[in-house]
Amino acid sequence: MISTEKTAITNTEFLHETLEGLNAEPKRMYSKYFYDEAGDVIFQQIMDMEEYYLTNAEMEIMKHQANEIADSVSGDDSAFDLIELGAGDATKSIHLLKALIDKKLDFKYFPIDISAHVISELELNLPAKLPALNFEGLNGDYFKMLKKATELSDRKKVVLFMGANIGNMDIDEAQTFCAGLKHLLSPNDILIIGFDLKKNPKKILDAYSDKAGITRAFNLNLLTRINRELDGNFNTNAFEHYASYNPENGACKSYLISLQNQKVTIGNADFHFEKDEYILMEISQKYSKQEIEELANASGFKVVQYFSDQQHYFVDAVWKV
Ligand code: AVI
Repeated sequence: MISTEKTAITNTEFLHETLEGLNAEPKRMYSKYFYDEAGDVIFQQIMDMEEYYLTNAEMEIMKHQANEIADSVSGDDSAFDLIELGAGDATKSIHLLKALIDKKLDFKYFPIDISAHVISELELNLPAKLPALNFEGLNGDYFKMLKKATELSDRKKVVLFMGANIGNMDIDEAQTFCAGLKHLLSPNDILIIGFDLKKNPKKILDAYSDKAGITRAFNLNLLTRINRELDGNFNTNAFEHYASYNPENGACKSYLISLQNQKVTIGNADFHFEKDEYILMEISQKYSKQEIEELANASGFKVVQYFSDQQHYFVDAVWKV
């Protein structure tokens, strides 16, 4: 299971999934575990990298088309709840929030994040940035918190899932995830998902194998986390980062390659690595508009509109139940 579906991570789950992944053939790890404190810092560096075009592309959409997105999501409905899955610091969604406030629309914002720290920072910072914003932070698992939001009011729901996080699931997992959201929503509710589009393969590959080695450090940090939290003894110098992009199926994959025959111990479990053996670390799936449409239909939604950056690198797709 590859999933960005955020659930509270316990060490037992982390240990269980790590052992299960390393016992699998081929070996694999789960990228949801990239985000410890050091991983969050490295991911911020990735988003600031020249090569990582995704952040700027989605920011451009939010900055320049916030008015149109606001019109698209509000429709003729007088009141609604805007729920953001994985709100982070809301740097992109703040443009949409501002447009909705400027239009004097009656809405309440529910940022959902698995990190209590993220929610308390939002509670501290949002009122100063947007004094007129009516909001309530929800700390916890996406599905549990979305369910809670649906129980708090029966107003129309507009759900935001940005940042191409859907790409960290394979296509089947993405369908299960979207069908799960659909299950909690009602007719006319809206889902906006950020997708990274298929494009020149080199452009994609460069974003995941930067020259400065930041993505390499992001991947290796998971080995360091396993050493620290699960009593492992990975030698991070004995693994090399390798990214690949397959333009036929849109799968961008990151691997760590063992540079030698070696044994790694985690707790009291031993794992043998052959020289050149790989561990699959992450998938970042890229989509065509047709594939986005197929995903929407297969999970019970209709595509209403696409908002794209000028270079057509990225889309925020508006879906309706
Ligand atoms: C969080 N996620 C959408 C990023 C991506 O593009 O798949 C994570 C990432 N991995 C390497 N670079 C960025």
